[in-house]
Amino acid sequence: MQKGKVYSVRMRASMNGSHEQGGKHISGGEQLSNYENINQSIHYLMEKALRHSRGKPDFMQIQFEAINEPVKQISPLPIRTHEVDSVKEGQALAWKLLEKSGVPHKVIHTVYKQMSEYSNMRGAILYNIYSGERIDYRGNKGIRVSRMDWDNANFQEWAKLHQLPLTEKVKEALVLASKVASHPSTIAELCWSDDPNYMTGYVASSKLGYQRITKLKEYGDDRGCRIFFVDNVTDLNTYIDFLEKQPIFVQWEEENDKRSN
Ligand code: WAQ
Ligand code: MG
Repeated sequence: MQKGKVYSVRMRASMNGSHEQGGKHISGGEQLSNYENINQSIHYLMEKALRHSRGKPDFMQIQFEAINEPVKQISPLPIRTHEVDSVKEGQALAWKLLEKSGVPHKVIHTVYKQMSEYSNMRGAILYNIYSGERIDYRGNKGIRVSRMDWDNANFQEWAKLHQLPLTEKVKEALVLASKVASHPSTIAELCWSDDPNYMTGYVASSKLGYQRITKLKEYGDDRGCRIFFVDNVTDLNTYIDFLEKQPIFVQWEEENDKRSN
């Protein structure tokens, strides 16, 4: 995949009109592909949106573009799964892990209070960890992290060794979290799915790795969450540019994994 030109392939789909018309966000997705696999990537993303548990889209946009910047390679974050019995227990743990990663208690409190305002996002919300203020100015759209992927065979090897489900969902979430955490200005990420049947979420940071929590919301709830807690960045546009534009491949080397454990 890394030989020759690399293409970014992106999809977004919504219901009751496009996102711009205020439609409900159904699905989004991003992959990196070589020219020969563009067809396959588009097909995968189209299927993802057409069979989505959030509903049937009536708007979909799929686009691809060649990437001219060199692709950076990073390792997946170390992973751990916490089995919890209730949302309450899961949320308390998430809160604790955010604090451990360096997000002040007061800021987490503020963010949780504002969370219900953001239930139809297709991107992530950025918060400054000192002021507790939202800093991305992107309204309901948020920031969509893009241009990242993980070779499927390498992911499957990794997932087998860690006894994790071989699902695209885990792969996509870990790719995103690893990219976001690889930037020194990211202090932590908090996430759970907007898919009504998927309750597992995570807290991720370069300090603690990818900490899965099996219950962060109730079954049937279609309100998702994706928040990046960010240090004082001197140039916000450069940070956002990294999230949206820096091409990243996740690559797992068994050797490195053994050394870090
Ligand atoms: N960039 C920024 N925000 C995104 C992106 C992206 N590429 N993709 C999704 N989001 C935001 C958006 O607001 C969604 O509503 C929200 O995140 C949830 O997205 O078992 O599936 O794709 O280890 O539904 C985590 C646990 C699953 C996986 C997360 O998120 C596991 C998930 P979803
Ligand atoms: Mg979703």
